[in-house]
Amino acid sequence: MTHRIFADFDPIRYEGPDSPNPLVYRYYDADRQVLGKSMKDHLRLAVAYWHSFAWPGHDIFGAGTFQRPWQPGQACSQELADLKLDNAFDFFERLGVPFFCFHDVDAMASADTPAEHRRSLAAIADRMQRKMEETRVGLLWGTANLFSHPRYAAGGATSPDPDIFAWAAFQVREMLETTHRLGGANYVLWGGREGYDTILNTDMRQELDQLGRFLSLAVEHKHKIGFTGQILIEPKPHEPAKHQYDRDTATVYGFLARYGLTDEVKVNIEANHATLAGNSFEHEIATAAALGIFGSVDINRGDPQNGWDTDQFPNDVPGLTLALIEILKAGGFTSGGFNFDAKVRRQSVDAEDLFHGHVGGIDVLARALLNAAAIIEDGRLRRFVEDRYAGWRGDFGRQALGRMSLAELADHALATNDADRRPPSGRQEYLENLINRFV
Ligand code: XUL
Ligand code: CO
Repeated sequence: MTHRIFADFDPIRYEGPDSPNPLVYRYYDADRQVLGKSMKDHLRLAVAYWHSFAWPGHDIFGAGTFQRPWQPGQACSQELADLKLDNAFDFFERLGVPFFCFHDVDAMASADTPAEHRRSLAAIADRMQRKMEETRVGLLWGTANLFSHPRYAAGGATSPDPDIFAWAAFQVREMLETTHRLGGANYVLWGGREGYDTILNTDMRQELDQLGRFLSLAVEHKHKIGFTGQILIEPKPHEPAKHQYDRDTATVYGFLARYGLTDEVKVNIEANHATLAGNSFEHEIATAAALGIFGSVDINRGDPQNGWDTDQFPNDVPGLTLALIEILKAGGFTSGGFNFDAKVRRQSVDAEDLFHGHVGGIDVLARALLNAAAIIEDGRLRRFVEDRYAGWRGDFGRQALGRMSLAELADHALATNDADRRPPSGRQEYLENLINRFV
């Protein structure tokens, strides 16, 4: 088996919608201008190291199916970690994406002790930094894995054991500093085990205070080391825990408000996590934008039948068009981007399959972006919504939201005596038809 499994693939080029070739972009044309910005700068695409290079293709019933020369899923030597890294950068370059994302343990050689962990992470960061300089591929975000090791079975920040809280602090310090060193644009905290399996053994007040303290400490350290990237929390309602404290964007906002962190922390919204929480993906984006905490996106999809986090590549252009409308309305990404937190299926065992997954996902995002931009340029949707709220911009509307008391509002209702007052049509079907003309 060759050691560089992506080396024989040609770089993926834009060939337009009519190309017969499977491994080309039909819609993603990196430098094409859309609403005054290149597609590349709109989408800020990233590959997730873990699903593409560290996951061996196992599931809870079966072993890994992927035969990769760097042997994912097994104890990893420095030599194999280096080989994995070289392959990962071969892949990023051929795909032509500007970013990647990784957890500490995805990339480094295995380590047992904290001192070894430090050495392994520093060793891979050295090589990563050189590769990043050579290839001009940047780091969208770094994160520490506080959920795989058995020590985190009861959580990291929310562990009942303060020594495990300290272990979590150690991994976050190392990875925050590594992300800073690599010029990362963001740092993510996803709390897969920051929650509970049963309320019977859980002191929720205690655990929330621990999580609040932990996050404040991460923010404090970020400032201490001069890291100017954005700290992001990634909401998810459950899986692996029965309940996770960061269940969705609105819940995270409440948590940030309680611990005084709304100016410091934003959210990394994952499409499949949104649907697991019973929300639509566009709802999560709109909520984050309305609350001023929209940061970044983990793009993937679930399966409507089975209800868990299948992390499939996105393929729903009309659905994603709605999400892209919300992102464009919010002003687009600043530090964030679209990270493919998505994996090929367990039977998709070839190197080629990783290209098919990403190329398809990128083209779906590009089409959704083009559709959303056309809807925004058309202006009818925006004007409809503006007109719907026009009353609030009039004299009475401004006063109602401003200086009027409840009693004054009540007197206004008495005086106008308008028993037949009704809202105008919401025109939902018209609006749905309007959107369908663009997708
Ligand atoms: C898990 C998940 C993670 C985070 C990073 O569901 O989405 O991969 O994105 O820890
Ligand atoms: Co994710």
